[in-house]
Amino acid sequence: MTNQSKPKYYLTTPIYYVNDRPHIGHAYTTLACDFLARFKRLDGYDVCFLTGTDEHGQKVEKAAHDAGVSPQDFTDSVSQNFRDLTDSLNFSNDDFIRTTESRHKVACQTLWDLLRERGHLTLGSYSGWYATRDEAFYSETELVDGKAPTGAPVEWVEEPSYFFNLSQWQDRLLAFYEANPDFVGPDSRFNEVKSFVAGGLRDLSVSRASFKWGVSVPNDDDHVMYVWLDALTNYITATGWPADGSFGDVEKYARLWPADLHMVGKDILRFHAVYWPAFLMAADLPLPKRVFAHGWWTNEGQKISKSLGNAIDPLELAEQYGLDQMRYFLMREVPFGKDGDYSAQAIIHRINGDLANDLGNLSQRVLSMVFKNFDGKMPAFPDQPTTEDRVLVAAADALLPAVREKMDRQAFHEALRLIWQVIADANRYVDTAAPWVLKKTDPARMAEVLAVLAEIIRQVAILIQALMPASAEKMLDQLGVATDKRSFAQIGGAKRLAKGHIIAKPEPIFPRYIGEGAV
Ligand code: ME8
Repeated sequence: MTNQSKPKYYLTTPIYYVNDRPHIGHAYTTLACDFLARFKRLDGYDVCFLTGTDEHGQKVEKAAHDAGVSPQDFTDSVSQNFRDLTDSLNFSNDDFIRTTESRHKVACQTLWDLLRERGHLTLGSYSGWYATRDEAFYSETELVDGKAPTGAPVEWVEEPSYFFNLSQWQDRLLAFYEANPDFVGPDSRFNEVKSFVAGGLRDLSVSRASFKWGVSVPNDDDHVMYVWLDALTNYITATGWPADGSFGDVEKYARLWPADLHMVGKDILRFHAVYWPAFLMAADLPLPKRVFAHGWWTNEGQKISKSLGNAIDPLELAEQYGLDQMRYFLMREVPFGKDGDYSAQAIIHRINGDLANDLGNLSQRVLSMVFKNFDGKMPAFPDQPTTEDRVLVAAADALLPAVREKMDRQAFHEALRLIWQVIADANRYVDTAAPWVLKKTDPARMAEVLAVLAEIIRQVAILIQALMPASAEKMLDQLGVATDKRSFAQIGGAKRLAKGHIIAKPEPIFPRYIGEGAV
């Protein structure tokens, strides 16, 4: 199938502020998108997966100032750290956008012009509270003990500002939510968004006049755009919008927009589920199909913060525990959408249990027996499968649609739970069938048992490519599965390994973790 004839899937991560080094939280969001992007590619979609960096605004300007370098030099170097992370963590993003790029400035200014031409922007003056850490405006009534509700310090700001008429969009937003019940996930977060909008919206200040590090407002050099209007626009910039602009790409924009999914942390849902749709509606542009807000990680029970100095470096984790092991842990440990706690004990538990014992041993035991007893050639799948054979194989054959349904709802932990249920079934089957005993008592049956098990391993390995690409590749190499036989189209009954199919010498793929902290 050519890319043009495949269905498209466009998904995005937030673009990260370049005020700090990337930490586990950033890696988490991008990993979740990577898991989904790889899954969709294997499932026959033409995927565009976007990530990048948010480089304007007061927060970044201040970080550059504190570092004693110009904002441009500062953003160049920190943005590079985020770009490097995508390689180190094996993220398969198709594009990496920086808001300081020309293509993005053109898109921001075009969006601004559309809003202005349609009468949605007015020049006025802002006086109120601003939290640079959140890059957000707060009213007096929202403050808690003199701070933003997020705990960020606030300062009083009084300056000329353009306002977007957000208050006019309340009814249209509510009607849109009503008509699109899957627009925000999880449901509990959607309810929060709806009550926020139902409570009434105030016009939004969308320009700043007291500093310069931003996209200039067209025809008014005294103002730069509010960093959130600038940042949200990245999602449409990357599609080649505006199609008639200097960086435009008519075909790409038409194919990619609207986005299928904006993945965000719960901290920035309001910007994506309220402000962004309102800007797009006001500009007469199509709205994204879905926004999913995941929860936050704490570190051994504590909030991760710069002041506590307890940020977890994803590269160190990958180094210590293995990249695929870390990727598995982050997606499996915490129900996606809920908050979660990182602890060394928890990751070791997952590595030694789910990966080393359950999957690693299964694959190693089965493939070694095939390799040793059948000269590295697959025995035939049973002509007349037993009930146990049938039940196990049917469970594996039924996995893809069930897993797909979970992935489409971003229930990543559930998708993995389903796969590991089949792995557990396979382990019970191997213990009961005891092929090492059959070797002496009934070698023909041993051959059948191993063929059934190899089929389960093949299907599991194909499915887990999306999360643990390097390890799954090794498993499939050992099984001798050709590289063009690894997509989801290969899952199910018609594609089983034929008798005589040659496998490679098996090597352990998921070693037990025996380093520091192991019990
Ligand atoms: O908000 N646990 O950028 P940001 C889980 N530039 N996820 C976490 C996390 C944690 N402890 N800490 C951060 C911005 N994240 C804006 C976005 S989008 C148009 C502009 C993740 O660098 C989570 O995805 O502060 C959160 O939403 C994002 O990092 C915030 O990154």
